[in-house]
Amino acid sequence: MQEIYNAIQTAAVKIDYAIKHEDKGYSENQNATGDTQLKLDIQCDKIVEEIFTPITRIKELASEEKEAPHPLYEAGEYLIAYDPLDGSSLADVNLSVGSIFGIYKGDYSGQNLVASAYVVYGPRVEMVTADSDGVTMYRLEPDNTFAFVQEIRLNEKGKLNAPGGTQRYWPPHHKALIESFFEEGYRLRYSGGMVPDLHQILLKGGGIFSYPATTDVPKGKLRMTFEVFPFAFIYECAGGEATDGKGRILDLVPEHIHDTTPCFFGSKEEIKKVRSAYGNR
Ligand code: FDP
Repeated sequence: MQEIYNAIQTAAVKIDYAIKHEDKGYSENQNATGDTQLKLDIQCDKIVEEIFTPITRIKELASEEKEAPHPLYEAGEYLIAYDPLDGSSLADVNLSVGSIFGIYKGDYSGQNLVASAYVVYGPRVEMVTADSDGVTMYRLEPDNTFAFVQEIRLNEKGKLNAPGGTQRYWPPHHKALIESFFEEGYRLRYSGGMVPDLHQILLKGGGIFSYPATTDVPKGKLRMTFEVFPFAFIYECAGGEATDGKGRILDLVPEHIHDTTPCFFGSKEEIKKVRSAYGNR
């Protein structure tokens, strides 16, 4: 796994440079989900693909920016699904963005994740990895190496509420749930970038991030393979939980790599409340 983490670090240094210095305009292409791609999305995707390509332990790469997976080495053991630049439209307004990596064995089912990692590009560049050794954070140093910072562990209950999705399309039971957190004293923390929003909750000890099913997007917006499973794995490894409102996220099996799902990530207490609000639906 270290070889893959090293490759992610190498890619992160190049992506950080691209965010800071390269063209941020739109291309003429659309990705598999129909979003118009920024030139940066395409460039970051190329950076990751080039850096992963020589690694013979990788059987296949699946990018959020491409319709189909890209086979690498038949004898390789890992399938890597990645979102090279999540929240890329936030780069324009100088807010934090991220890269997400899910490392699977077998197929892209939630249960087949063996490790996950993400990188957040903010005032600092930080990488978080999750595997059987726990959840660990590293920070980019001036010499372009990543130094260990801390292990990450969620408290049983937190204080932050990051509610995604268009509010006018929230179903009533979801609206009531979000309001109940605010009534209990939770504070709003939402930037619109999944990576920095979930990173903040992890580092501040806990809370809840939600991106529900809404009347305009009944299956949610966030993609299982590239975004939701990797973070569900990280939250579970950190002592939290992740649900789609009906059950454990990591028990889901996508029919297609670009499938989306409603999702809730948090510490144990918050997810208990989500379950009771969504319980009988
Ligand atoms: P974006 O579309 O900017 O790439 O992954 C999709 C994502 O960002 C997440 O990072 C973010 O949490 C979510 O979409 C925000 O979506 P909306 O602003 O459309 O609600």
